[in-house]
Amino acid sequence: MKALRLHNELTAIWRNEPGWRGHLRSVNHSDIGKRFIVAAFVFFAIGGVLAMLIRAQLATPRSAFVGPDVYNQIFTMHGSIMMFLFAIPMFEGLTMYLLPKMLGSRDLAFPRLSALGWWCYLFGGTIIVVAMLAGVAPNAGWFLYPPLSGRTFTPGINSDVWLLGITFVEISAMSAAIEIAVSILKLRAPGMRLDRMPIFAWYMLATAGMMVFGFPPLILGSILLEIERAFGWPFFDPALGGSPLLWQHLFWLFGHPEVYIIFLPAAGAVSTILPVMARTRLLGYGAIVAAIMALAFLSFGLWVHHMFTTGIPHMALGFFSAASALVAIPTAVQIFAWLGTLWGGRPEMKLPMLYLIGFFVVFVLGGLTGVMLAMVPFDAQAHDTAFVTAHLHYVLVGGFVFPMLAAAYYWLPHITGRQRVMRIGEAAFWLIFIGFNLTFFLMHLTGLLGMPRRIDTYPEGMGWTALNLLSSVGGFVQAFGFALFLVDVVLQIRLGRRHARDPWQAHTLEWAMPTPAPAYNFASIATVADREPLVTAPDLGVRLARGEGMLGAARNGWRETIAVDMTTGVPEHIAILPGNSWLPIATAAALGGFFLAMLAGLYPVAPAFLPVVAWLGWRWAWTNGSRHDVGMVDAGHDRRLPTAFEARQTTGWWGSILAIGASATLFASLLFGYGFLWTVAPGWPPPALVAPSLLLPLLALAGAGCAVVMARRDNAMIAAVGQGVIVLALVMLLVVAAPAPTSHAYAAASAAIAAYAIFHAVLAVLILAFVFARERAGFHSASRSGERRIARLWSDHAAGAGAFCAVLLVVPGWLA
Ligand SMILES: [Cu+2]
Repeated sequence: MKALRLHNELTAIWRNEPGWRGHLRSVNHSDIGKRFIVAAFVFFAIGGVLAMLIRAQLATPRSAFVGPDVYNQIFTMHGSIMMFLFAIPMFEGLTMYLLPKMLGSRDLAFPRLSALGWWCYLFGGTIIVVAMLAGVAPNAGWFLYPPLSGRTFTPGINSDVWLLGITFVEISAMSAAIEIAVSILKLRAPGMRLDRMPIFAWYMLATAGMMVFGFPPLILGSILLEIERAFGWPFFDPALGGSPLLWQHLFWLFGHPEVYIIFLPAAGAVSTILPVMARTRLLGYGAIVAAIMALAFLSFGLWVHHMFTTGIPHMALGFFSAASALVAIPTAVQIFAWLGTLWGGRPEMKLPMLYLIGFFVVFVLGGLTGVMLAMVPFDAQAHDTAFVTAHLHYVLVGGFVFPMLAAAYYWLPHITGRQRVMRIGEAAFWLIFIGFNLTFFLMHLTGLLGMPRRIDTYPEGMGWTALNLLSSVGGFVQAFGFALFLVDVVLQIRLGRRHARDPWQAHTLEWAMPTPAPAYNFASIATVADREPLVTAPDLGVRLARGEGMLGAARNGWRETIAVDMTTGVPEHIAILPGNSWLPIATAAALGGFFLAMLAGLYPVAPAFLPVVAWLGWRWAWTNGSRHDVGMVDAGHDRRLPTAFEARQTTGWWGSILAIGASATLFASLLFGYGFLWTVAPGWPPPALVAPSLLLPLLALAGAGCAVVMARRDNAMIAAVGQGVIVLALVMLLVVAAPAPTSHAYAAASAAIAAYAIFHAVLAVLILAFVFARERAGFHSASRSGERRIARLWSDHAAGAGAFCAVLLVVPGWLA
């Protein structure tokens, strides 16, 4: 009976309000995760329909089915949707849903941030799809190379839809990355040391880390290209000292890690599901973790293999070719670990296993053609042909879609609490598998026969006709397979019989709860002593439901979960998570207003949304914290812990570290662009430099020094004044000493560097003002100092960036 009472008490704290209000205000990770998954699947279907249109167009020579203009939009949107609106959100959703459950926690670290990410994804994706229906979809290829995507060759808003829409959606990727990393590092079950984490968490930790450093170059590139299109700052225009190759570098600095960002979560699912299907333990946990880290690290050194044919120096070609081939090693470590797991176990041919076999076959083939393409002479031949299209589909469909289908069948019983109805899933598998290979295996051949990618028609007599027709037939077979999969899933949700907990006899913590999962996940928090807690304690779920773990009582209406020491998993404090709120959807709407105004070319209107965003952010931050010292509280199991109000290294502090890391990466990418143009682009040195000035940089340095010192003396007011001085000095520098940003790429890059520093200094002023207001309102005390410590991080970063910029901008003028 205690279990039922506890269930009712916790449900009252964690549930959503009834009706629409509840849906719009929900911040629960299971809700948000499921929404991401469903929306990603809808976008997958849209992208799939576009793929069918492509295959219909290419089925016969000289086809006039859709025509070149529409065709350009179709293949651009197919790639963009599958990458940005399907693959990334799909694994984000799966992870958001699963991760806290696997880690033994009640929610993610920043529930409201997940909700904000969801609304940004939904609004941004909607903008892109509506643009497509209106006939103004992006049409310059999914990697949007200038000059084709620039003002001259794409005068309509097509490219702006991509640049603004995708950047809007990327807010969800960045928030998910921070959320996932901090949750893995801090919100685990007591006793879950790093080496006791489920392997999926390792994969997601690497993925989240890669996202923090991988997305900023893309976001920067998008901002620069949009500024060039909107205001004529010539970053990519060779006539004015820019270079279109800068875009390619920034794009692939993101684009290559992106492939692994997509693959690693899927590989995480494989490493989780495979041992269960093989009735054994995963072989080589340590080797796999090492391989994941190696892969994450290596993947940032490969981007140039997308640019082998752009006239790269020979030394660099050799380096990037070798580095690209090297990636096969950590990938092979995983493949062999999986094969060894199968070898040592007693594999059962259940449905998820079937999809995993599909994954092996398709992904390994994609890996092999990847090694071929890493060889520069071969790449020079195959570049921009259908061979590359075939390769990337083998890697991405093999490395992501098949594992996700396995994951869908594996975790659907968890999400629905129901069993499969009929054996439709097997038929779906064979249609998808055969259709896929028919389509894309043949495209290797079409490519080797010289057919370029992205052409809308081709003449007869090239030897491409029969291959293309068969590829198209395969495409439609595949589409039937996915339709059957959808039918199967709907049947299971609607008609499936309820099953007992843990139908696969898996041993990870997500199965130690009722299915579908209650809003609070665990009625009490498990303490774990090994990697597979359900092996030693099969009745763990029942005991947790009775409140026998930690935090086994409701208190103060708080949404509590345990925060642990990062490495040892020793309980550190009690995290108190925020409840349902309008703030995420309101903030996403205000951001949406900004992006829409930019898209509509209403440039004076767009900035008006930013104070609204700032005000909502202020209100958001204001809802946290406590006005009195709480002290140590009972955490169960005879332990007393401080609350997050009085903890030293809170999740918020770690989240800020990662956010600043991402921001610094964006800044580093900007400096890379500046240096790249200076050394490589035509028309440098620039005709006019930022005029040498002693006073303004000194002023900025003084402001930065003041901000750093005063933030340490906890004088937020004076620190804010220091930040204000930085803003003043940099604005003056731009106005009186710098050439017009439209005159030359140098002036544009200088202004962008200054804008970065100004933006962060303004942000620091807001944060410091917030701290000042909170002090007066009684939110701070000797033990409640978390906010001040977070504010200091942001203030220091802004001061550093401001001082660095001020010096960097005037140095060339001095030296000249
Ligand atoms: Cu690559």
